[in-house]
Amino acid sequence: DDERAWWKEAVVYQVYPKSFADSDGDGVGDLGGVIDRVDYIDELGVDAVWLNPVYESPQADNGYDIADYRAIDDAYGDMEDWERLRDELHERDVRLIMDLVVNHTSDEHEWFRKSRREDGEYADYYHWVEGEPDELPNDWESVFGGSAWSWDDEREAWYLHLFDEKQPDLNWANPDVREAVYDMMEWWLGKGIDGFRMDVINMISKAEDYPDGGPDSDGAEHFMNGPRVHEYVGEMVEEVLDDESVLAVGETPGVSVDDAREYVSEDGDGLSMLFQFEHVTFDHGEHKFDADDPDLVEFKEILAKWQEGLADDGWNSLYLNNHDQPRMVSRFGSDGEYRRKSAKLLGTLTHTLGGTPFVYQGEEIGMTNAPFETREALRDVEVRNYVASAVDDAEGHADAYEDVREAVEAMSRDNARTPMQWTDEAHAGFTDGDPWIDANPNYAEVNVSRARDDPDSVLHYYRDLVALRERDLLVYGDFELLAPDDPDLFAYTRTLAGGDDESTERALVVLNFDDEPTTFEVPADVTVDGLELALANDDAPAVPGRALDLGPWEARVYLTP
Ligand code: TEU
Repeated sequence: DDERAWWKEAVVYQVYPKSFADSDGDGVGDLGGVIDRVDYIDELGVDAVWLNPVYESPQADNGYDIADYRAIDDAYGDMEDWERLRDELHERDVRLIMDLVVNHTSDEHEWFRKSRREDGEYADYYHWVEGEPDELPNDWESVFGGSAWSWDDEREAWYLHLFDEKQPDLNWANPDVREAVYDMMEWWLGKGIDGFRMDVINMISKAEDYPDGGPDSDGAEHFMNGPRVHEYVGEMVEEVLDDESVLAVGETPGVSVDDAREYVSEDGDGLSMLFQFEHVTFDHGEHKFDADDPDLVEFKEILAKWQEGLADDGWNSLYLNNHDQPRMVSRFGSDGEYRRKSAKLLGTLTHTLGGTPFVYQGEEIGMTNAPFETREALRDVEVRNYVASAVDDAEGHADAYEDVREAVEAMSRDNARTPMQWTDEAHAGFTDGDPWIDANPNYAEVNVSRARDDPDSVLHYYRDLVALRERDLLVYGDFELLAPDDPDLFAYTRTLAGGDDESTERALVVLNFDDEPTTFEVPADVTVDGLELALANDDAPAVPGRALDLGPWEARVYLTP
């Protein structure tokens, strides 16, 4: 798909405000903290910021439980602060993407409070099922563990929550719900935002009558890419997002390439792109806390499938971590001796594939997963539920946490939510107060201030990566995977034919995903003539030969100059 759009040529920086910077010393990051760091973001060269939810919320799920879509939570500041942030970004030509969480609200949202009363205009705003308090409507499970249904004593009925019980699902089959959501979206667009990141947007349509899931199913086949989802998403785009300069990125767990086309292709619903999950879930076992070491051959196969599958129709997003995922350098790289080198290598991957790169805060300095020595250090609802059930299963024996600690440290969402590491001062310079979650103890070594002073840092390399995206070749070039079966090497070309002088541009990217050195034999049908080194995370020859000797975690990008 080579029709131009600003968001295809952009790099987006994701800010998780609760953990970014605290400007008032209450231990919680806030909008003032982001405003103070706007120059830092701008210096990376990124084109847009995606801000995780800052709306009024009881914070059962760090703001993904919204009580008022049109108000800023006190913990983050107020609407004037938000407007100031918008203006500071726009003055620097950085666009602002807001999170849109409309699969569910908080149970403290006015709509839900009124819906509990059974009669009146909000009665059908949520999924209510009559019945007995000891008889679940079906076997669907919440993403955060346990049943997806809770009994409400006030209405004396069950309500559906695919996430926490404080996150009741909105009933999108009700046209009033859809209109209320579209009004709210218009209101935000009127405030000058540049796009939405749409939380679990492929889960908004549920099968009528709520059938049980099949054997070994949590019911997902009845609510992921559900029966009316394309009708709803298409309608939303038509009513609210007809202006193509607005970025609409859908978060869509469990989509295949074929599903994705229905959301993003030319005759699909009209979304710009999706966050698909295949390449960050293929290593999961029965659930995410049983993850295995990710296998590179499978990882390449998945990413190549997405590159090719959306090449002519649709668009990819590129990410290896975000606020829900462990730190990429710990998961896909090597966070010891090769931390910096492998962080650069992974950044090279996300910035040289086809699609729009998303950089999650801290990734640009190579932040790692954190130790969580005790249960009490954990904050996230998902991991706390998981630990509670594991401890229950172990009948509370004293070391029960120790049994799951390794899995928690590998996969918990809290890994992504430890404070941004700015300096080597207390709490990584994140707050003058007591942080709501502890900083990763490695902040004395891994921090922005140190990275700024070091020309060899991950941070400096990221600026070069972002600058590389200026090349049309890397934005619009065709992708071809090389050596698919090599267990250590990820190598590919990008090719852009045409241009005014009919010349063909090419990129050759070679990444060694291993602690041992290796050699890449460039296949005979790939010409290396005329290619020059554009970026590397180690000393490398300026022009490629036919055999490339790569050190551990070495990354090289050769390009037509
Ligand atoms: O996440 C949706 C989702 O299904 C997963 O990312 C999930 O949270 C994770 O994989 C569990 O292991 C979105 C938000 O990004 C997340 O922060 C929210 O908690 C969730 O929706 C509910 O709003």
